[in-house]
Amino acid sequence: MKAELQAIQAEALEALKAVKTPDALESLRITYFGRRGKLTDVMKGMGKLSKEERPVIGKLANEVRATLTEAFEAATQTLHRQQQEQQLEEEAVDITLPGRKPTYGKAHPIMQTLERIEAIFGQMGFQVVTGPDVETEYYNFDALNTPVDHPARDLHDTFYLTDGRLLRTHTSPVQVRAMETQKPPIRIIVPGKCYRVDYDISHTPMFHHVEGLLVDTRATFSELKGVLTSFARQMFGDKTQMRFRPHFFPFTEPSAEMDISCAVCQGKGCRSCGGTGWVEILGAGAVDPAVFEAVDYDPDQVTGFAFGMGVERIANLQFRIPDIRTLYENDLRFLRQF
Ligand code: 2NL
Repeated sequence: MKAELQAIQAEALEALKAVKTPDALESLRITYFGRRGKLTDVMKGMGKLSKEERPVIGKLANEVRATLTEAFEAATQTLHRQQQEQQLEEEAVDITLPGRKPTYGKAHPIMQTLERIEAIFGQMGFQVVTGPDVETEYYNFDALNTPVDHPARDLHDTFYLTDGRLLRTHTSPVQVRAMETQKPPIRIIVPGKCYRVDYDISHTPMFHHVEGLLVDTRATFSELKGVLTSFARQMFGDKTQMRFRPHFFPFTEPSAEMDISCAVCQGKGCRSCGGTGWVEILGAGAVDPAVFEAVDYDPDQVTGFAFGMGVERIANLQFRIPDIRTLYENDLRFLRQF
């Protein structure tokens, strides 16, 4: 029995050296210490020993058990440490690698242009006012002196809702609402989305307008020219030349369109300005007395001027976008260029 115990110890210590995984260690533990394990079997057989043998073998058995318990304990710890080291190695982070750059969002080119326009007029004392995209025919056309048979009212040009309301075709209805709720002096600009049935390289069914309105007791056409000249110089540069051409709008009288010298050819004439050296940037005029009457202002007591410009057009002159439809296709390769 003594030899048996010594063999078990030697065999177990040898087997422990080969153990590489926690599972293998556990099954080895069962082989020796389990209910039917080799060491347990020997312990169970102690009862059959003689009185003389029992203390000697008992002492040896206890020693073997203590040695093996300690050896298993040590093996458990070694395995645990190895596992931890392996995990640390696998999960190691190379802190010397360059980081990933976060991608920043930024304002859409239309909004960049709009913000500049607002800043320039803001400095001249114009306050930003906004209003609803869905409007009534009254605010979009009637109050603005637009005849019932005017082509702009046509189904082919204006989006009508089923209840007779419509998507505003300009932001003028917001100015009408402002005049209804405020008394002169008024000095506002109205940016916002507008809608017209139109789709080609220079038109999208949704687009942006900025309109301006100034009403006072003595607002003159020369004041209008001064405001717009100052705007164009700040927007397109000090050297920009301007000219006003007579025009017609139902809501202003007299009316004009303003051209600026072509920034591409400095007015010499090129493809971009159709060889004329000039590009149209906005429409303007003195508020028609009929519009004042619609909002209960006395045309003999107040005068005013108004102007309107397409933001896509201004952005186009700034950024030279060949096809403005690309502004609304949400292609990041296009948008990231601005
Ligand atoms: C253009 C021309 C214009 C106005 C808009 C306006 C508004 C009121 C009264 C009178 Cl409430 N006028 N707005 C006036 C002249 C021109 O826009 O070509 N826009 C792109």
